[in-house]
Amino acid sequence: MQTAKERPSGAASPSHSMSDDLLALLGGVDPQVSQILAGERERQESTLELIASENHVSAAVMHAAGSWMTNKYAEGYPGKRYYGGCEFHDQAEELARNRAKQLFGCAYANVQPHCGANANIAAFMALMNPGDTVLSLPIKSGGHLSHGLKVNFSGTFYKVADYSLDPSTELLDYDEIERIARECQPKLIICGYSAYSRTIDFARFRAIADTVGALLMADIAHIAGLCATGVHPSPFPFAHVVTTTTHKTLRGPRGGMVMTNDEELATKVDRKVFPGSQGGPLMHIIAAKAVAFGEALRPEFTSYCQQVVKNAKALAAELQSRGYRLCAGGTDNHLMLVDLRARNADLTGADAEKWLERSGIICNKNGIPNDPRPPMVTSGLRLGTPALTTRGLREPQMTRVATWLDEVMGSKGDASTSARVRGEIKEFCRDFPLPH
Ligand code: DSN
Repeated sequence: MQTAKERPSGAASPSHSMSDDLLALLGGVDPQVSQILAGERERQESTLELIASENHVSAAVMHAAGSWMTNKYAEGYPGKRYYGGCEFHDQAEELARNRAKQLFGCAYANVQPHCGANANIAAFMALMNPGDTVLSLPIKSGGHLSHGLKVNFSGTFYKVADYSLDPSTELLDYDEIERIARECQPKLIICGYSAYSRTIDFARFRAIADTVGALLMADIAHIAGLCATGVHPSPFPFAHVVTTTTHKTLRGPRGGMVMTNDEELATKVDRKVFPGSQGGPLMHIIAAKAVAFGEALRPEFTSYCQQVVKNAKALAAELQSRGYRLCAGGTDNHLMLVDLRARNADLTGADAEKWLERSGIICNKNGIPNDPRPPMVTSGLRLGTPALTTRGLREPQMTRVATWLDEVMGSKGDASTSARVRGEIKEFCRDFPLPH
């Protein structure tokens, strides 16, 4: 087992922490909210978080996000603000931008988007006019709603053409993507996904984009930490624009970011973030982004990302050995998509998610490619290792996690199995404290 010293920065378990101070302060001012926050802390502490898009931030990131910077309006950009009093806000944003550029090896970064979807709104506005065609992987095949779903801004204001995965391998089929691109002549091609477990060939995507005169956008929200540390190939220099969230494998505060190497596109992106689609930036979050990027520049973060993938591979192997089928045959990154039907034809993602939650394992149902079941039911589960790796779990513990997953799903919802596993997980979690 890891010692506290080996855990990620801030992951030790001191007897008293700033979080305790916060709860004590709130307890005197607003006991209701204090109780809610204490409940959420306890929930996170005593359960195993396997949602691939979630993580546990360090105490430094959490407290920077709850700092004095929340009090300020700072529309504009460093050195060009619409409000006075922005001296330290300029410094925080400059620091966040510079660290982002260093981390991803690019020339320009806009750290103001409030979330990944906002980053994508700004990128779409910078790269296309309404009515232009975007070519992307639809959400039902592992893409994201902001890449062209009909009910989203992307599918409302732009023409959307789809590519899909090879039905037999469930892998990206680059020849087919090129064929579709030639046919639909998109202005923009998007790569980067929410539920794709294999490596993305950014160079090949750029070659396809060049063939048809399209721009290439990589949304690396899920794999940002892996790209920043070389654990997954970088989208630079291939993508014209890269968007991301900052809170998944990158382990920062909830937020978004847009990056590019192209000065002209950078100017457009800045204009489309503010004033194009947002007002005042969340300066407390930008300060926390700077902290997170600083953490991600340290060698420990590279080891962390390497371990995220090792853990995913260990979890995948154990699940496969227990009869589960993994879409695309396994994983190269932090997540896997489990086709539950191979283990039990009647098992649905919705049931599995519910049974696992009451057993202390948090994950999400997820459609598998060509899923015959509707999105609120699904035949799949998406599992990811970023949060568990932050807590210090390694390969041997992944085998244990797989055993619990299988026991609960194999029990067909048996309440006594869930209660037993819940107790075991509570006990287990004591050895792997959250960052404090
Ligand atoms: N909701 C995120 C995810 O879980 O992948 C994407 O925005």
